[in-house]
Amino acid sequence: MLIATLAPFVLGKSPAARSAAGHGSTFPADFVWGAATSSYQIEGAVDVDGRGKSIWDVFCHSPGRIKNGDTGDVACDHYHRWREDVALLARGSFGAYRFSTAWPRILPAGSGAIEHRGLDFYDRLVDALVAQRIAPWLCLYHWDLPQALQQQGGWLNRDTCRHFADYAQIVARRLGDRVKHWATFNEANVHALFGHGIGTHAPGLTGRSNMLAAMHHQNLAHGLAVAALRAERSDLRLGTIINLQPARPSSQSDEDRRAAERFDAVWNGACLDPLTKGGYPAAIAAEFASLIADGDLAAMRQPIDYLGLNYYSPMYIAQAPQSLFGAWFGAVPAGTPFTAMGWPIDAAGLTEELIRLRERHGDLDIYITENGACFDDLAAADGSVRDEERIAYLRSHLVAAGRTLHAGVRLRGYFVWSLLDNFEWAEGYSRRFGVVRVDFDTQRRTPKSSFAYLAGPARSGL
Ligand code: IFM
Repeated sequence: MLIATLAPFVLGKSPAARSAAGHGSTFPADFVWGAATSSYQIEGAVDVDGRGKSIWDVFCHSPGRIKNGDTGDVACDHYHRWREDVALLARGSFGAYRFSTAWPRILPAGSGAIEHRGLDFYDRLVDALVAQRIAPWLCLYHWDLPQALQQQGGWLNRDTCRHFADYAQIVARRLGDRVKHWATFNEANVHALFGHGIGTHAPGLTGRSNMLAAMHHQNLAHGLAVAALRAERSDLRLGTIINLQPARPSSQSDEDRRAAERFDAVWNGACLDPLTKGGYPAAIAAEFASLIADGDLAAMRQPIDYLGLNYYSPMYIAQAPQSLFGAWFGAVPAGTPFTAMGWPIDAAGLTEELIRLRERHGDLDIYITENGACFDDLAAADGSVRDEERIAYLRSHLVAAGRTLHAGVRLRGYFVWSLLDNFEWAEGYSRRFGVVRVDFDTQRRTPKSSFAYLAGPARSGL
C-alpha cells in the first residue's frame, strides 16, 4: 500500500526535518513546499460574523450559472474547521500555506466600516500556522469582490482601485507582523476574461471593453496596493500571482499563428507587462489607451519581490472570428493526454513558461503558486484514494520545474493546488483538485496518496 509505505514521511515530522527535506533532491534545502487554497472556494459561512456578500454569492444564486446549482455557501466549511486544516498542513510537512482573505469578510461594504470578527478569523488562522512553523502566504484578492462595490461598477470603476489599496493596508496593519509574503491578486487575467469578457464567472459581464477595463483597473489596484503595503511596513515580500500558459497555434496556418500571438499578448502580457515593463504589449496597447489616465503607468510599475506563477497546461489557439480577440481555444495535437477538466497535460510547457518568464521579465524570484490536476478520484471501500494519475502529473511537473534551475531560473518554491477538494467555480463540486479528499456530505477529510507523495518522495526527486 502506497499510503503505508509513505507513512513515515507524513507522520509527526519535526519542523527541522521538514526544512531539511530538500537535501539530495533537485531542489535546494530552502525551497518552499506549500499548498494553496482560496477563501470563497473553501470557507463557507457566508452569512457568519457580519460578512458582506461577494459577487460570487450573487452569481452562484443566479439560476443556471453553476453546474448542479452548487454554491460556496458551505464549501469545505473551513471557516469552522480551520484547526483541522492547519493540522493537515502540518501532517503533510508543508512549510507554507497560501490562502486568500475575503474582502467582504473584512469590509462588508467594500470600504468604510471594518468587520473586526472577519479580521479575527484570519488572525487566529495565522497564529495557528505560525505555531506550526508554517509560513502564511496571503493573497488579498481571489475573485470575491464585495457585491457592494460591484453595484458601483466593480472593476469597471477606477474607484475600486483606491478601495483595494485601503483594504490591503487594513489587512497588513493587523497581520503584517506575522505574515511576510503577500500577493495582491490571483490571476487577474483569468478574472478579467472569464468574469468580465465571456461571463462564465462572477460577476458575469461580457464584452471586450469590460474585459480590458477589468484588466487595467486590477493592474492599477495592484500598484496602489503595493505602495500602500510598503508604506505600512518595510519588511514584507510583495508580489502578484498570474496564470501563464504558452499560447501555441492550433495548426500550421498563418491565421492560427497570428491568433496565438494575439491571444498571447492578451493572456500572458496584459496583466504582467505593465507591472514589470511599464506598458501594455504592443499588439494590444492601443486598445488600452482610453483607459490610461496620467500617472497610471508609473503607479502600476511598482518594484515587486517575487512573481507567483500558476501553471496547469499550454493553450492551443485557433482563429475564431466570433470570439473576443478573434482567437480562442482550438484543436489540441492528437494523442495529447487530458485531465478531467479537459486541459492538456504537458509538463514541458512549464519548463517553457519558466524560461520565458526570465527572458521577458528579468531575474525575478519565482514561486509556482499553483500547479495540480483534476481527476475523477474514486474512493476505495476503505475510504482511501489512490490518485496515481495526480501523482504522475505532479511528478512530471516537478521534474519540468527542476530543469529550469540549471538554466538559472530563480525558482524558489512550489505550492500544490489544492490542499482540499473544493468549490471549482462554474464547475461547482464536480471537479476535484485536492490532495485531500473532502466528502461534501460529511466534511470528512481524507488525505489522498498524492498528499503522502508531496510530503516525501516529491522532495527527494522521486
Ligand atoms: O480553482 C482554480 C483557482 O481558483 C485558480 N487557479 C486555477 C484553479 C483550477 O481551476
